[in-house]
Amino acid sequence: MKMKTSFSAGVSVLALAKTILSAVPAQAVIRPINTEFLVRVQYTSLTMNEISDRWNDNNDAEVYMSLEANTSHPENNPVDTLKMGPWKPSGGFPDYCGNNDGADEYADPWGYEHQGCLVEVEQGKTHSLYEALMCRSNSPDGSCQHDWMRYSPSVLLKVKPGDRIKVRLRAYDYDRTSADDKLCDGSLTLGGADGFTYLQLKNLQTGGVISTEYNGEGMCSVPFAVTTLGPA
Ligand SMILES: [Ca+2]
Ligand SMILES: [Ca+2]
Ligand SMILES: [Ca+2]
Ligand SMILES: [Ca+2]
Repeated sequence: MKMKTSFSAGVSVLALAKTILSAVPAQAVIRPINTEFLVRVQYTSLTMNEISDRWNDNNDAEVYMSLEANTSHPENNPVDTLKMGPWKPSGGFPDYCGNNDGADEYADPWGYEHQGCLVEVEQGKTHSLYEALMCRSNSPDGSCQHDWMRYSPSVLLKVKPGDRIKVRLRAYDYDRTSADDKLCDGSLTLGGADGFTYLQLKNLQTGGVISTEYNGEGMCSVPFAVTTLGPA
């Protein structure tokens, strides 16, 4: 008697499951694989735990740098680079950048006020990128798409399922009487071997840290966050 009761209960659960499944609309199970999402890559800070400038102030650097983000379809993202400082300066500096003590000339201290000047980065200090003047461009040596701005150290990407996101940091130290030195060049790729799935992209909330090894000139670390804002 007991066995019979549990058997009939099992049948009715199965029947209920079939009813629920048949009530799911067909479009709910079609995966829109070509949907494109707007994804923000936001950088937070810059730390250089080692700096060897070999000038009178060895442990700070006169920095210019780029933060680049892109996908497997770079043609979708023409404005993908954030620049800080003048990229590979060769034609001199604007007067307003200053010319103070010879070694650190033309470099503003962090939290600087002038666009397009070198930025003085101190060894071991974490500098907020929200305070830095930056501009967006299509490459490190491309022209700025707008005036130099603070408070928005981010770029927007159009990302499709199957895409991966690559984030790259390059930073150089300016020297007045010798060639500039590469402090770091590092990158991080997100999305695994097959790229992000539709479901991962839909609610993406991830990030990482670009960290480089000490290369004799410097070593850098930049954390970043990656967030989907919605359909592109
Ligand atoms: Ca140097
Ligand atoms: Ca220095
Ligand atoms: Ca220097
Ligand atoms: Ca040098």
